[in-house]
Amino acid sequence: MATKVNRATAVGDAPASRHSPELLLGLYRMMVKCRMCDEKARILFKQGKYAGNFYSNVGQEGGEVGAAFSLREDDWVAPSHRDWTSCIVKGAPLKACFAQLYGKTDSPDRGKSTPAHMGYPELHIITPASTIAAQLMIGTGVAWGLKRQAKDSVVVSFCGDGATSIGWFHEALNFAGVHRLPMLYVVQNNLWAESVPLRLQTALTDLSDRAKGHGITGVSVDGNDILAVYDAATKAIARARAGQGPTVLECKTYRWYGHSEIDPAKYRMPEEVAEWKKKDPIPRFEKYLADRKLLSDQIKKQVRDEITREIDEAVEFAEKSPYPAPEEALEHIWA
Ligand SMILES: Cc1ncc(C[n+]2csc(CCOP(=O)(O)OP(=O)(O)O)c2C)c(N)n1
Ligand SMILES: [Mg+2]
Repeated sequence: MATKVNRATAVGDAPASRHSPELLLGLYRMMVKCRMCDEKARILFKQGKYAGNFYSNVGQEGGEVGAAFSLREDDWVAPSHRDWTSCIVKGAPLKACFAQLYGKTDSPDRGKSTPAHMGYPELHIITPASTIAAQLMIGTGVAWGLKRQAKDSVVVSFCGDGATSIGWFHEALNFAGVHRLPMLYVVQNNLWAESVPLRLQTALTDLSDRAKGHGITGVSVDGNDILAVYDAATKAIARARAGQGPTVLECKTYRWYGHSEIDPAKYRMPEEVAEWKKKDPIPRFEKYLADRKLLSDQIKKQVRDEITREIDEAVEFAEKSPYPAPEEALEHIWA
């Protein structure tokens, strides 16, 4: 049942785009925004501005943005530890996102969770659990609830390659397959689970083949080709919405930095990192847009300037926001 979409060719090959200029520029702007916010979050952590840790998504923006960009307000996102930027794609204001990093009262959870574990119930963003693959179980439960309520909303969950070797991944897929749930499982295959390389996690080449064992659709795409991800995700989301069941979408990609900001990642060969940096999804998409006369140096600068201003305001806001009072620790919790 697993189908492979192999878009090995560069996105710049096609003469005209099937997508509207508004959509293309929207995807571009969001990718740049996610990259810039992530890089800022790394700098702030290194400067000791917030405690805890941060798990950079730089390099993986094609999957991050492509998979969640077409979601509606009433759809849900279930991010993992590495998907702080998926909250931005789902519409979280940057002020809330940076307040989350800082653990301040203006974060959606009033400073209760760790920096990169951001949820936002009003925006249908499920707080990631620290336990790997747990968000897939929670997301699948939400999808079951949506189906029982006869709603046509969908859930997009994110996880890494390592998560696909954990039992919960398979339990979630099995349940979603049985009940034909409106789920899209996005697997960001960045070739490493902390210091464990993919070849020591599984003998599979395509992680979308994991779907086969659960009777659901599996698709593998070049995760650094944002349009390949966008096309595969919108198709899977439309199927899920129409009651045709879940999909596993593997995005083949790479994380540029360590597992977290305290990991120098000495287990990776510098050549491997350099090779993947050449496949940066952003310049690749810039070329696609420039070839179609949709992007100039001036627009690029304008986009970056606007985002820089928005980030600066958000960081200032987060810094000024107060820390929660110690007495608040037992408020807004179940038990
Ligand atoms: C059950 C469990 N085991 C181990 C950990 C520690 N841990 C956190 S992230 C991670 C690696 C996950 O790798 P992957 O799923 O590939 O995601 P990536 O970090 O590459 O995005 C590990 C081992 C954990 N949080 N939960
Ligand atoms: Mg990984």
